Amino acid sequence: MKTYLWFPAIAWPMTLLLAGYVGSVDAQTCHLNIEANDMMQYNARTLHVGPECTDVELTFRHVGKEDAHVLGHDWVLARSSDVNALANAGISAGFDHGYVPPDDPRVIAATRVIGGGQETVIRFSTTKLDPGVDYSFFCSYPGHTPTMRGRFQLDKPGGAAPRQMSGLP
Ligand SMILES: [Cu+2]
Repeated sequence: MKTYLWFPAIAWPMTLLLAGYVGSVDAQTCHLNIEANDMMQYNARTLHVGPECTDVELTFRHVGKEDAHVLGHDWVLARSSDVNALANAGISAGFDHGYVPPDDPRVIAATRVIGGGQETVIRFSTTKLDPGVDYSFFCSYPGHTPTMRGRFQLDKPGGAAPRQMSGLP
């Protein structure tokens, strides 16, 4: 049967092709680090995510000494145009909800509220973020948002080399 002769010749290149395809769309997790202190400051004004990043693992540290109930911080990601409304909704949600409205679709990612000396890690996907939209991160702790906010920048392919973090104050 001729079938047995051509089948391996087709099947093997197809396998290679598929393996190459799977490899090229493989998820890539990029790591971001950001800190907050007792002075109500983050240590970055802009966080950059390269075009190769499908997922982000963000480590957030509170390097101060104050308790979470006194001067806690969190890290929330949203469209810049949603930040003010989300900050207000977060105050209504209260400490027990980490000052983030539960199940709110405007929240793209959020850490819990942490106090001095604590650290938390979250993971989220960037594949649904639109490169044409302005995104910001902010602290939703009451009164912190006006000073604790920054840009979350999706770098375009072929643009500046992806950086973990920049814009130190
Ligand atoms: Cu804060």
